[in-house]
Amino acid sequence: MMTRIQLPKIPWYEITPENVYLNRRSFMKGAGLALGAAALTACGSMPEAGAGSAESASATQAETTLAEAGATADELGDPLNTFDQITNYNNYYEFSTDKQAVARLAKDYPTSPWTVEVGGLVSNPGAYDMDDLRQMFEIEERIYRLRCVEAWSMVIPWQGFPLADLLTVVEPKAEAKYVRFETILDPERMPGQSSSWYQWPYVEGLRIDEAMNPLAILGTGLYGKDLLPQNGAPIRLVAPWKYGFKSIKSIVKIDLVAEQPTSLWMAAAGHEYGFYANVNPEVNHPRWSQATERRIGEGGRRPTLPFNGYEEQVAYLYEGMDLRANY
Ligand SMILES: Nc1nc2c(c(=O)[nH]1)N[C@H]1C(S)=C(S)[C@@H](COP(=O)(O)O)O[C@H]1N2
Ligand SMILES: [Mo]
Repeated sequence: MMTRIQLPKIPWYEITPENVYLNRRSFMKGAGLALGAAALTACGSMPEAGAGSAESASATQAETTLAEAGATADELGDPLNTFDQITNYNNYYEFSTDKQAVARLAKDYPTSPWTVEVGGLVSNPGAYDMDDLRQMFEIEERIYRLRCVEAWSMVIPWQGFPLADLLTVVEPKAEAKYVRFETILDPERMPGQSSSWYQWPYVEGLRIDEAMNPLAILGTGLYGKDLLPQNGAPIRLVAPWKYGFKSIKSIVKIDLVAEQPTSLWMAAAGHEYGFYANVNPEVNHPRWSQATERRIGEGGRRPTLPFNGYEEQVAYLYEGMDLRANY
C-alpha cells in the first residue's frame, strides 16, 4: 500500500526558491505523483491531468505505480533503464568491487527487520522500524538519473519519501549543520568489509539545506517493488544531482551534526572524492574527464549535465561557492 498518513510537512516553498518546480509538468506526469498536489495548488499551477481536489488527486495517484502509469522516460525524454540493468550493475563495495557480482553476493542479505536510528543534534531522536517508516510517510515515485563518478549513468524509477519529512519529525536543533549517514556494519555477512582499503562502515553526509531539498529522498523501492539488497535495501539515500557515491545504501544511522562529516570516500581518497560531489562536467576527476558519460544500455557517450540536469532545483544551494574548490 502506498497511501500514507500525512504528517505536517514544511511546505516546499519555504525550503526552496519559488522557481524550483514551476515548470516541471513533464516530470509530474512522468513521475505521476512526484510531488504532493498541494504544492502545485499552492503555487497556482494545477496538474494537467486529473484535476480535482488536491487530496483526491494524491490519494488516487498514490496507488498507481510508475510502471502502471506507463511512464517510460524521465522528464528529459530519456528512457528508463530496465529492472534487469538497475539490479545487476551495482556499486556496493561491502559485497564486491565487481559490479556484476554484487547482485549474486547480496542476494540473501537479510534486510528485515531493520531499524534506523535518528539522533545527534535533534530534539526528538528515535529508533524507527522500517515498517513504521513506510507507514509514517507518503511514499512517492521519482524518476531520477543516477550519474556515477565513474562516468556511467542510468535512469531509475524510485519509490521513497523526502528526507526532509523525516528530518522534520526529529526536529534538528539550531546547531545542526550537516546530516551524517551510516551503512550497516556487518563484516560477517558483507565480505567487502574485511578489506582494509576502506574505513567501514560506509559514511556519507549532506549539508542540512541540501538534505532539506525536495529532490533528496530516502529510497525504499524501485520499479514498484521494495529495494533488492544490491540497490541498498531496505532504505538508501538518493541525491540525484550528486555523484552516485553520495547516495549511501542500507542506512542504519542518521545523525544531525555540527561539523562536516568525513565520508568513506573522503577518507580513502579525499583529493579525488570531495564532500560536495555535485555532478559537474567542468571539473574533471584527477584521472578522467567528467564531461561525458556512458548511459548503461546505450552506445556512445552523452554530455554530462551540470548538477546531472537538476540545476534549476539545486543551484541556489551553491550560490557564491567555488565549485572547483568544493568538488
Ligand atoms: N553503502 C554503500 N553505498 C553505496 C555504495 C557502496 O559501495 N556502499 N556505492 C555508491 C556508488 S559509487 C553508486 S554509483 C551507487 C550505485 O547505486 P545502485 O547500485 O543502486 O545503482 O551507490 C552508492 N552507494
Ligand atoms: Mo558510483
